[in-house]
Amino acid sequence: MADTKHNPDTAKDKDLAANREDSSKEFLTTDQGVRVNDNQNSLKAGAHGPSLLEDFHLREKIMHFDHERIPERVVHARGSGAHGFFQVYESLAPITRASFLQNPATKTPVFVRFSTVAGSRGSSDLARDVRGFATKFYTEEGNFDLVGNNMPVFFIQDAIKFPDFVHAVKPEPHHEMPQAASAHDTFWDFISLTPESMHTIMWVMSDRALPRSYRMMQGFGVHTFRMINERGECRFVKFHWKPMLGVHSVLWDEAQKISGKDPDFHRRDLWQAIENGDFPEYELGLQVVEEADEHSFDFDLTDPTKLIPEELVPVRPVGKLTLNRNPDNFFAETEQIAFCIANVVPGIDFTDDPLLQGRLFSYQDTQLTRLGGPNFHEIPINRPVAPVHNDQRDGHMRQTINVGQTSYEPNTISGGYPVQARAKDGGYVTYPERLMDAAKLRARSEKFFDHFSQATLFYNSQSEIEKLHIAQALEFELGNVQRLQIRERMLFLLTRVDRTLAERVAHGLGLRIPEKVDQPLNMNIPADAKTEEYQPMHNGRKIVASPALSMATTPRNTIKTRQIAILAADGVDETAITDMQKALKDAGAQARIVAPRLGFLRSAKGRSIPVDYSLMTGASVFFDALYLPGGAASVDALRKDPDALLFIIETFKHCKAIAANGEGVDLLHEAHVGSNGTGPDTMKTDGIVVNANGRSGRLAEDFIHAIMQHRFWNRQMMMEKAAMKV
Ligand code: HDE
Repeated sequence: MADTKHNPDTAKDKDLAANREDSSKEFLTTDQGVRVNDNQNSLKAGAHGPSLLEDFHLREKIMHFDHERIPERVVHARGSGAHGFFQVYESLAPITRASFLQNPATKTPVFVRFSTVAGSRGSSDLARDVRGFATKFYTEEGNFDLVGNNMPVFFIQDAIKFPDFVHAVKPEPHHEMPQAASAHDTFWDFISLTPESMHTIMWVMSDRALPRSYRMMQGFGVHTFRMINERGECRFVKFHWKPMLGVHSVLWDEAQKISGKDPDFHRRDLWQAIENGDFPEYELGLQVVEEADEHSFDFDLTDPTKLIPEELVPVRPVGKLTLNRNPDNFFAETEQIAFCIANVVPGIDFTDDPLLQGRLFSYQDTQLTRLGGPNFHEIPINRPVAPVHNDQRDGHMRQTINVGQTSYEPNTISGGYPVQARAKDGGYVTYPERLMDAAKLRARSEKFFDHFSQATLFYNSQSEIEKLHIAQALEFELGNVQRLQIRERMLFLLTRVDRTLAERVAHGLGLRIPEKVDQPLNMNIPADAKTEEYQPMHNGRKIVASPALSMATTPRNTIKTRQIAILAADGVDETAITDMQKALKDAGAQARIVAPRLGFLRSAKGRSIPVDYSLMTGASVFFDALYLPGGAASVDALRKDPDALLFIIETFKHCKAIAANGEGVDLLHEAHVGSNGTGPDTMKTDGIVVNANGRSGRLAEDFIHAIMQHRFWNRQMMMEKAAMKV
């Protein structure tokens, strides 16, 4: 196991070291440092007597406990974090003066926090939801926070709608249900009246909302930002994170089961990967647009419901993020970290995106309530590595002991210090954006009103199975909406994205698509979808679909860190297990033995094999693939065990790779996993590799290749067709 606790490479570790408390060989003390003699009994007047107010240890201990909780984040309450570092591939001096992007030798410490949005702190990781992907770069010029999501667009265009949106998605106020779920009336009521949300709704109904792992999802800065170089030249940029393990998801049925079996699934996965030394890696990519090209798109660069298709402006990989250390203490680090989109460094600046502008206010403001005062920047995890000198003073829980007589500027008493820095001394200079001669008004720019084209582009860019999953997600979500008029309004809006999608969902809901709906607000709904004709444009170049928007195009060339179940019982063929275990380990995967009970299995040759999970503690949904080794007695025991058969059936249903060796092949027959005529009877079902004669041969090689594919979606297509659902 790699030592991830202390990484001398990162300067931030040195900073945190001063605040670490390790009591492993120490006496117990009070908060005042007085050694405690009895931590079992409160001070009483006699053994039966009343407790005495004088007991300072009891009072201190209970007082502290009473105040342990702080308000959870109003959104993104559920999260998991990790330390790491970022390095640029080559100098980005031509586009930005940011010092941490100049030199490939610079290792900038970072802390990343992944999160869900809607649920509270203890909710399941597997909710259908957007995921937060927030990165704090502790640069030498101050902290830069890239507070992004795993989807490149957002539900609303203007910050003034954010409280409405969040109130609608959160549990309903009268009975506080449902937890961490959008499948309820208030959410879809709001969405059905907010057509600008339709592009993001396509993303949230897609499998992107159900990541397999935080290590296998993309991140996006969402808004367009600016980068400014030493010469003062400005360009527009979009930030992208691309995971080195590819972008993968789970099925909704799996997500629901994981939520019950292990609500900490993503948190555990991230933690365990880092403890195992399998450090998650993401490439930072930039889409760069020349300032002169600002208006060359058929959408507005400052509209957060639009993305720039990668086929029009390629994503240039510029550096790599590595997460290599778990926090020592969840509360002190992951909970107390305070991200703020306004934390920028020279060379990075904002645009007029009205959502971004609202966020610039919100993040600092929310910390005042959450962390209890204006000094949250002094909490170790928030402290920059860059030195802090200013005239801000006092406030709750002030840590810094500012010396000297002055806390104002200008002054002569302290020689004028601290003194403001010129640009050449690293002072932050706002980009002198030219503002048009404009009237003050509450309005949006005209291009913002095309709410459907990019929703259609996203839908058209998906593979058949991804389209099916979007339809099924909508069927589930709207099926949980109680009010008919909300369902109908949604069906009507969906026709503007894609008619066949709307029809599919209507069929599942047993409804007809209404010809028209009441539109209480000016919703600006076009007469019909532009399905075929929409082609996003940039300087005259057009595209019809954007393959980069589909997860079907993600690289599938590794099984590193994948979890493989080996289902076995007493009497298993030991060589069949050890050969496969070795091959999987060599390929970087984790093979785990699942058996009817914990402890040890006895192989056919009488050897002991340690068990990792019992059928009670393990579940098929924890794994990416399944191996069924031979051994007559083992297979005989498993075929009589309904939990074992369910394990196999679920693995098949969730389209995962399955390998079987020797008698293990019989278990496939027993579980009827090929009952649609394409299964083990013919052994032609994709993703099922068998070797009935019990010799390993190419089995491991074929199995590894199958696991790389992540899922065999044609299996689901066949099952849906057989059930006449598609
Ligand atoms: Fe946030 N958001 N947000 N948001 N957001 C918060 O800040 C807000 C938006 C995002 O792991 C809050 O410290 C407003 C977009 C992440 O600690 C709060 C608006 C994107 C996180 C807040 C948005 C995000 C937050 C809650 C619309 C993707 C978690 C607690 C104008 C680009 C950060 C906190 C973490 C958290 C406000 C929209 C990402 C209330 C007002 C768009 C990843 O300040």
